[in-house]
Amino acid sequence: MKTLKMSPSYVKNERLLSWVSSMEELCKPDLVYWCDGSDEEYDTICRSLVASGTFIALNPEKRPNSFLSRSDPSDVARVEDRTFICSKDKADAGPTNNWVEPNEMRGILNKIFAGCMRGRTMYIIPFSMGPIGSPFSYIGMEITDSAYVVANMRIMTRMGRKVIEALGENGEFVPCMHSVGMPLEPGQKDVAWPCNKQTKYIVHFPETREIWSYGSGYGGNALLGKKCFALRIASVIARDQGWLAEHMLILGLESPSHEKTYVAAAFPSACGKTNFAMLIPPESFEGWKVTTVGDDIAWVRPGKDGQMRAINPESGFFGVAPGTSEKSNPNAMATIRANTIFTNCALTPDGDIWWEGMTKNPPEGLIDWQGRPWDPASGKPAAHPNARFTAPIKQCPSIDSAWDSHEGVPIKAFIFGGRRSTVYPLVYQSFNWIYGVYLAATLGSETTAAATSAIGLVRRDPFAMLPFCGYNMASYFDYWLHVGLYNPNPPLIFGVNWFRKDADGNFIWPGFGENIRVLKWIVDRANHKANAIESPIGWMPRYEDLNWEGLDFPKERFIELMSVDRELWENEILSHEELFVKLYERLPKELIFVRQLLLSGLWRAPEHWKSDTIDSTIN
Ligand code: TSX
Ligand code: MN
Repeated sequence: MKTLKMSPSYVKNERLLSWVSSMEELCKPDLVYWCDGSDEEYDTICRSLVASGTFIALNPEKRPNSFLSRSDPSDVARVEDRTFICSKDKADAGPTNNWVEPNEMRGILNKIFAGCMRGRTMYIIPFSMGPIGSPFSYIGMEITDSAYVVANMRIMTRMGRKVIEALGENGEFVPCMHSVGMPLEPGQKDVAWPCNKQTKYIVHFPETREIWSYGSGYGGNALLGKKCFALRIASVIARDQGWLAEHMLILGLESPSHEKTYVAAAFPSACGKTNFAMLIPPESFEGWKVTTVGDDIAWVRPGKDGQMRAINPESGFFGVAPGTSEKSNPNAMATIRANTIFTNCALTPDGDIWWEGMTKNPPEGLIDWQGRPWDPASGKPAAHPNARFTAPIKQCPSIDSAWDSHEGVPIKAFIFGGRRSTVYPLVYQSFNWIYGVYLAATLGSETTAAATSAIGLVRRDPFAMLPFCGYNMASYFDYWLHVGLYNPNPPLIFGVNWFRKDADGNFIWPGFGENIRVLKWIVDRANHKANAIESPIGWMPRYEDLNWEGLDFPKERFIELMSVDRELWENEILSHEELFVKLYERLPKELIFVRQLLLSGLWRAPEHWKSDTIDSTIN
């Protein structure tokens, strides 16, 4: 590979050039390399990662042009307690973010970044979030000393020389500074996964729109275009400019007559967000098709026609591997058939990858995610529970034809879903925008074994944005209220819950492809084509309002799935106070009043509200 200390002649942006030279001065790398984003460059980087032991080339027959990477066992996930929003005023970061005074943080960063790239190459990665040149898009520049980051950024973003050219002489970019925090002494041998076990910082300066990340090479800590830029920094830019940067998938539902309706949906982790984004309807839903625009992030703007339009700012999937299978998500399995980077998956003896949930029985002779022979009797998983695949979005069989559109796709509904074994029905539509903001603000999910040892505890994750909002969460609620009330045609807001259980602890709803029945009702509601009745919490389908063709799902089971239990709901709504007290200082009054109205409405409803007790109303 060519290693250039000088910048290529096509770099003409003075701010970029001076930032890069000041970072070179600070970090003292051996070499500086400007990424051009070419295929040859990607191949060269991957080959060098194989040579250094960071990548294992997988069997080209089983998994062409694909690689397995094993992280340091201490560097396997985002580090929320080391993530900081450094606004001038602590109140602007809010009670749900870690905050350090910006000048104090700059002092810390200048100290830890000083000389941090000794013995390494400093890569400059020009990237665009969103199609290059689209009015939705923003340019970032990531400086990193990790070739693994370069390879992943090539898949996850539009990257390279064409971004520099789009930037021009005076274009704006978000500087994203990253180091694994492990300089090499002369002669010191590198490790396969360099990182800093003592010191990690994931830092955002929302006012100056800068990102600094130190000590981790993993996912959201290191691929700075994703969570750091496209959510934390972009949520601040969006608030200032009148749009939304959301932790949402985007999908299209196409009817047999080729009518297409797009929705965006937010789920906390472990709810199968990627599976929903790539849903395949059952055969009984002939002619219906779900198309994928994105699986993680949506940038949403009010369009000229008053319709909200959204893009997926990414160009790849960085998906959780365990649980992904031909059964749960055939489209994802097809997407990762080639040209994919796997991280912390298990390795099969024939040079392929495996993880828990991929097949019913594990293949023999697995090597676990730490590179050791795996003993199925050990009780430990072969793949890390947060193992990942990085794959190009273009390889997804359900990719939407407009995924790359510069104008975005029109959004007709926002869907919010949590993992709740009780209380929440399969689906309901909020009465209006304000109730919808309440629904989203109080979103919660029951903890699964992966997240914590306390299984079944409800964790609030407002808008699924708790770890990703770059400013005060209460101000964010207020801004959402503003967006709906000042736009002529805001999307409808829905709640969904695929995870309700019966008294025996069994899931009531089959989920997966059958979720198309819920999605169709949502889309029909948005297009004024479906009936609903009023419940104490919003509008709900009756049994006959859903299409049951090809699924034997008895009405009694549906009633159970949709019931709104007054006492459970009272407790639920009362429990929302905990979040509201935490956010009290800036909490919009509307949400306090909605809470009161929901509570009083509950007690005016029949004792145990059931969806077959009230006549149909079209509304
Ligand atoms: O992704 C899921 N979805 C959305 C799919 C479009 N999962 C997996 C969640 C873990 C990340 C689900 N799990 C869903 C779901 O709709 N529903 C469930 C719960 C469930 C699990 C198994 C069965 C039924 C429901 N039934 C059998 O296994 C036979
Ligand atoms: Mn996510």
